[in-house]
Amino acid sequence: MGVVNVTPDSFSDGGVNFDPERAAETAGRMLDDGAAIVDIGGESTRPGAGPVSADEELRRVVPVLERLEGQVPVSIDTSKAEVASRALELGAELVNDVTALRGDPGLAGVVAEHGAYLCLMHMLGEPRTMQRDPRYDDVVADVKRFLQERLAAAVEAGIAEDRICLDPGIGFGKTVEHNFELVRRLDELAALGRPILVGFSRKSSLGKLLGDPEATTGTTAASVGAAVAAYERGATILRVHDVRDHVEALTAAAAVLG
Ligand code: HH2
Repeated sequence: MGVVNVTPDSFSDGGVNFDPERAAETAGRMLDDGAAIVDIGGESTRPGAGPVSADEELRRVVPVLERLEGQVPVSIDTSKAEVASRALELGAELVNDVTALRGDPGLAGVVAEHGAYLCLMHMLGEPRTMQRDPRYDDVVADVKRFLQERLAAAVEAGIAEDRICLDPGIGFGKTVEHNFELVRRLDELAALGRPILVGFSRKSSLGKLLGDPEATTGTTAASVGAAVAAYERGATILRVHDVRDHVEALTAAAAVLG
């Protein structure tokens, strides 16, 4: 899954794809580079980010979706029913909701009505405050319990279970050690029986691991290392910014693992 943030302020690629023409070009290039789907987002969820209105989010993503004309498989990274609804009308196939259906009571109905795919992600707190001293009894058990509960809620709301994938939410209310433990024990989350998505790409834990305590991003090489380890432990969707590097590394890893 390639990432295209149509935002001025994303931690990883803020501003780069804010222009709709540029964003559509990036999405097309990611497809050529081997992405199976491109995740388009109009709201940054980086630590400290504040919310964006539905109107502003629509203003950012609709021109991109219109340019892609349903020719690129698209995931819409949103928590808002209104944005998801418009994106699905314009050909998006998957709704990537970092609030796991807790942000907008109308979103589950929109996903169910369109028969869309859905990603449910774990987050502790909200982006504005989530990195202030996050604590768990057992991070993997807590995240697993949460994802199981949100999966049941989504199915209860009429979304087919076989359309849902789950995501531990790397960097969303987690310390460096929490993030690595979640990937180390990813098999415990895969035991829930749904595909697992991991988004470690460029996240600050990678930069911190490599010795910079103030890092806000991580390198491509470190991202690829984390993605290959996640794949080996059962991740089936890797959300990444540097598509070609990841596709090449994962192709080699898959050949080794058989
Ligand atoms: N991470 C980000 C945004 N959306 N969605 C899922 N399912 N999983 C993730 O790990 C995830 C996500 C944050 O990364 P990015 O989009 O690069 O930055 P920003 O939120 O600043 O736009």
